[in-house]
Amino acid sequence: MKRRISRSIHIPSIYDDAYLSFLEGERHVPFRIKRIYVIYKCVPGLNRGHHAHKKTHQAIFCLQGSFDLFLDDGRTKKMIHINKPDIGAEIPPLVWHEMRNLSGDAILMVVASEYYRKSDYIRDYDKFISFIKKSHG
Ligand code: T46
Repeated sequence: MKRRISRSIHIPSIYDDAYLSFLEGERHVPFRIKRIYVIYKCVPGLNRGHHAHKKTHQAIFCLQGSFDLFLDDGRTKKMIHINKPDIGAEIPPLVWHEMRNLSGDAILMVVASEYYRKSDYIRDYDKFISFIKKSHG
């Protein structure tokens, strides 16, 4: 099966006197959600991430503010500007990712398919490239 670097995820929004947006596991994201975390009160212009996950599949949203998501699957590199609460991006396993140029007011929400495990992270880019060569040939 062809691997996908990322796809954008549009979640439904309902408006009456406020917007209400919702995200359902195994529907709007292609996995069962085991963990949700948020990143906020960022130093303006901050870059974070710089890793890939071996198994964890994620989707990232920016509930407020903006940032640039850099993705690299070892073959293709992609940059996505994320600045709307209802349009996020998928981060599949084995995709190197960096959140760049976070605005000071950015509030990121990430939904993940796995519980936190330090050993799921590949934080060295050369090791990431070796790992994907071993996994995908
Ligand atoms: C990711 C990007 C998008 C935990 O103890 N539990 C958790 O669930 C998470 C996510 C992190 N941590 C600890 C691990 C570190 O001691 O929180 C600390 C900061 O994590 P990290 O430096 O990995 O943060 P980011 O912003 O670089 O990356 C985070 C996620 O860790 C990562 O999985 O894909 O956001």
